[in-house]
Amino acid sequence: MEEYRWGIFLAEADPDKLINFGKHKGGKVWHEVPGEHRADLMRLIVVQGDTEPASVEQQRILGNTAPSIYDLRNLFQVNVEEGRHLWAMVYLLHAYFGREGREEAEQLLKRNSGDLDAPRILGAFNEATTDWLQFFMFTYFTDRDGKYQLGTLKESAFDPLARTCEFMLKEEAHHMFVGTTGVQRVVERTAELMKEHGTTDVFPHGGIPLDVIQKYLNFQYSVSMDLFGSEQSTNAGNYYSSGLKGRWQETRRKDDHVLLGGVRTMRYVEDGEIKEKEVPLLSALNLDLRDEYVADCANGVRRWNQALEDAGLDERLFLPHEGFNRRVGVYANHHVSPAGEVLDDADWDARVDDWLPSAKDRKAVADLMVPEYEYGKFAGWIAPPKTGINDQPVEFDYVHLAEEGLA
Ligand code: BYC
Ligand code: FE
Ligand code: FE
Repeated sequence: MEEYRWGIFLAEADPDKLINFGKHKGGKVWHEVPGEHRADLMRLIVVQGDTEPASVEQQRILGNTAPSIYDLRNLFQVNVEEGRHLWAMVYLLHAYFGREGREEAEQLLKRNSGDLDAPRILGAFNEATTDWLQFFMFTYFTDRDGKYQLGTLKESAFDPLARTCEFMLKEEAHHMFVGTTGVQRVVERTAELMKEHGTTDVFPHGGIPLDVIQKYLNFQYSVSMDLFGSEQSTNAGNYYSSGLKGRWQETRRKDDHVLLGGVRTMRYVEDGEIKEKEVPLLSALNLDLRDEYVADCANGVRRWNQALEDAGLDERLFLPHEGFNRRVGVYANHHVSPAGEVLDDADWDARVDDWLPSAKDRKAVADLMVPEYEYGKFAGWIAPPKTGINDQPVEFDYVHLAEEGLA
């Protein structure tokens, strides 16, 4: 990490940049905060900033049980970058929002992930990252929400926000690489053990069973879906019309970029059934972004399933239904199974341990989490990566344990 450049990084400035959407479309981007949008902009920056240290708080225990020095290195890179993302948001608060901004920045230091009195703002950032499988699911599913949210904020008419987010977005690629390949390596190891021992229950053989991997996936996907907010949100519509937050790939969309009068369909629950209705497009921009996210999430699952297919196994992983285990939006007060059936309380309670990690599952996974800090070696529940990082070999001394007084 010595070479890591700490600081505030912004993408290149473009002196001719114009606002691409909303009621100010065609005007020049802003270099100062317009009074009328001050509160909303500060809110967006505070929410974004709050998630960054939250993830580090969630992940800070993982160094105790890293499955290899290679994985420990990746954890450190993710944590350092999230720390810097916080700094980038604090810089905006200090530089552009005066005394109020400084107070909000101070509050960011007071909240803590999972703290009952002063929790982080968004649900997923108060969940415990219990072990490395959860961490890989987190970087796959939750950092991916970061990718999509940053992708909308990089369209912002407030240029300093747009430029910091564009830079932050570049770093998300590595975080999601850690998730995609992390889960893949767990799946590969599990497949190997299943074939070797002819059983799906690979816990006694030192691996994580596929049905437990599926439960971890179900959990992290559903709490990450909540991060998009309600399907219909006047906040989201106002952010868009005001030019504060655009859509994913705004400039590639082939429409008027104002969206007044547009409509789309939205699923919801009524009389114990999932139905569809037509709603104004401008009211459903959180859903628009979530749809993009869901399509992207499916790519990794296809990769993981390819690994199962290559191993000659019939089992497959899948994304649960969008309504599964939701606390925000139209599904919040309903129980929906991973297959998409609406259930009553009794049916849900009877099945929930088949779908979400139980205390017993988490304990069994935690028992496998023994640190492996010998260079080039890997814990038994995960396959080694195909290649090292930055063209270095897998057994490279990525973390200098002796120099840090840790060996
Ligand atoms: N938990 O109108 P609604 C990342 C609140 S991740 C708790 O539907 P809106 C990263 C909501 O705040 C990316 N509360 O929401 C990843 C609102 O409260 P107020 C983070 C929630 O405003 C990994 C109320 O419910 N960036 O970078 O349309 C590692 C009504 O909701 C939740 C952003 O999120 C929830 N899940 O949309 C490290 C971008 N969801 O205002 C980092 C900035 C909603 O009535 N944030 N609520 O008190 C936003 O754009 C919006 O705030 C949201 C919510 C999309 C989050
Ligand atoms: Fe981040
Ligand atoms: Fe990230």
